[in-house]
Amino acid sequence: MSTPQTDLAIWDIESVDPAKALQIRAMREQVQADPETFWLEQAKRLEWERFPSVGNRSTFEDEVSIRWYEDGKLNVSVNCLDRHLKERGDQTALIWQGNDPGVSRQLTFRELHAEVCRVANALKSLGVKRGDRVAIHLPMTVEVVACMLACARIGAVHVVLFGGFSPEGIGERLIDSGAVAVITCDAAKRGAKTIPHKAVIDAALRHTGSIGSVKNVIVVNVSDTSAPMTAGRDHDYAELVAGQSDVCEPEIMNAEDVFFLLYTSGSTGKPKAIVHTTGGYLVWAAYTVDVTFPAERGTTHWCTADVAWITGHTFVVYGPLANGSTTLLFEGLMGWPQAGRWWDIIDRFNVSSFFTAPTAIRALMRDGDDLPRQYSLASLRRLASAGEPISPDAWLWYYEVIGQKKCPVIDMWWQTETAGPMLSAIAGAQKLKPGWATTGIPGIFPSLTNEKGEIIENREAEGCLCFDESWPGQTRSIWGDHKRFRETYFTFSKGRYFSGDGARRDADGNLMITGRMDDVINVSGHRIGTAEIEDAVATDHSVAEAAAVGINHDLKGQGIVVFVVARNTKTLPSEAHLSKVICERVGRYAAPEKVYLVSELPKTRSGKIVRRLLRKIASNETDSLGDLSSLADTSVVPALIALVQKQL
Ligand code: 6R9
Repeated sequence: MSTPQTDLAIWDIESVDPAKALQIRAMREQVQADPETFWLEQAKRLEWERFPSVGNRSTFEDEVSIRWYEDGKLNVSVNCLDRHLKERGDQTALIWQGNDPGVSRQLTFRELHAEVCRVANALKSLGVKRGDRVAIHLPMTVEVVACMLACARIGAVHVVLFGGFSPEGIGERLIDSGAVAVITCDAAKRGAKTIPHKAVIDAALRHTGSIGSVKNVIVVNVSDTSAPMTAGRDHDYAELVAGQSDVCEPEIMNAEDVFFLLYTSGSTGKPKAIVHTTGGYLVWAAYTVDVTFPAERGTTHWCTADVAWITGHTFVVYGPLANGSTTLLFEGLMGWPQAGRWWDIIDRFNVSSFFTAPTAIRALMRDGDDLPRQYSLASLRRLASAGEPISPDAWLWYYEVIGQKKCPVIDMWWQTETAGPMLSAIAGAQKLKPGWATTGIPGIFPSLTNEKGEIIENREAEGCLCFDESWPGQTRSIWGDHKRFRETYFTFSKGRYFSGDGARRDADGNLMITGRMDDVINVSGHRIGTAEIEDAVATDHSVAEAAAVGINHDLKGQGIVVFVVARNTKTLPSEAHLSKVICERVGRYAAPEKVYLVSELPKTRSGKIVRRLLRKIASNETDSLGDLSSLADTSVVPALIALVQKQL
């Protein structure tokens, strides 16, 4: 567990507006006294076909069952599009800025509605039905948003797949989710490069072989490259969609029908699909965006997260659109064709709410302060950060140089499992504290426990971050594995949801996240399980066993270091080869910083690899190795230290 630097943490920003503070206090008091009424009131943010008569019916006990608004009926696309048509049908819903600076598109709510209906009809024409899973593997384009909403329109379950996954990783997810269709593109544009997408899907489908359930592949032409098409299976998006009607009756869903699956990493090698359902998720998306990060009418909301991430689902697509805001989607890279690209986009589209990740802030800081100062940035009203701990110095830079000391910086803590921010300061209602995610938003009750899962009553404390009550956007399960769901989140501290993160609490009850407590590494905001890396390396015939750990990294937050024991000491695999194996099996984003070939790994007497020790050795923190008495053989330690120091 790494602890962010805290020298500046006592510094706070006085920006409290008494009226706003009072309003938020009233919300906190109401939800404390009568949560059922509070959450039913939040449900009024949406248009329901049948308004729910019940709010929370969840229990963290026994088999664990999370249920919200269960007799409610609604359709997500109606809430994001149709209900805005009357009042703001001609307002821009989506601004799309292409990779090429000269290319952009804007769609009004009416235009987006029509496109979504056409895509929904196209999916239907291929036989896609309510409840079917549809994998979406697209870059940041108008089509990705249209396809997500089209699935929502017909009640299909979307599974948005990250562009960086390897073909094998995608194949595995297609099998696990039972996807019947894949929507992809010829190739994605990333700065000066094009990244083949269709070829990756073709390879993934070869990998799934006969156990795969994909019957149709829809290919969007993004880069004007020619992708090979398989007759009878592959369809050109433009051809398929063009002839469709722009009227499509929405499928009316039950609140607890599955809305989408999103894969994330955990402590075991097998990626897990986090299940989110319809009513609770959308109430939560609408509520959290509005309470933490509202966008004034006529201004633009920009969250730079990829749509394949939970932040992209909630803060790029569903939250802003459910609130009737304009959301911006950027296809390209922050530094291409030149540094300052993001600042140019903010000025060009009058972005008022800007949200990015600490890894991006650290990279932008390296460009220096003069660059952003060449832009006006006057439209900005609030800034946010999520995905990993933000250090106080990065927070201050974001506040001073980008926000020009006028915009609050909101550090939000959330997870794929929570679907929206759980810990976040509410601008205007409370003081901000650089490096601290502060408190639970109204309706959220965080607690800290010790390593045994027992509650810590003391205010000032450090422990394991748990939540005592359910919230509407809480994940309902892991797809096909409810037992793993219960064991991962609900057995650590009885009657609580355990997040997997550690946190520190100050005397005022503010929380600072100290990092993951399990075997998950956060590389530039991507969650990667050490077991995923280890399983990938172990498939290579030259490897006997391997252990992966996360070390601090200036730019990425954390980097991956792998210790490998070769099967045969006479023919050692090269570091480059092992790195390639990881990229091929997991994805490019999991490329390790360093692979060490070692003769033995440190293990306990019961044979468990002591990763804590490897992490210290890889970080060159050898003067704080801690208690070594549990090791089966302590002589491996000096050998490992010598090897690492030689290569540092
Ligand atoms: C939204 C998202 C979740 C993990 C989470 C934690 C880390 C997210 C954070 C943060 C410190 C913040 N994390 N927000 N750590 N401060 N504001 O990132 O979802 O990809 O599931 O990752 O990210 O460790 O457990 P996800």
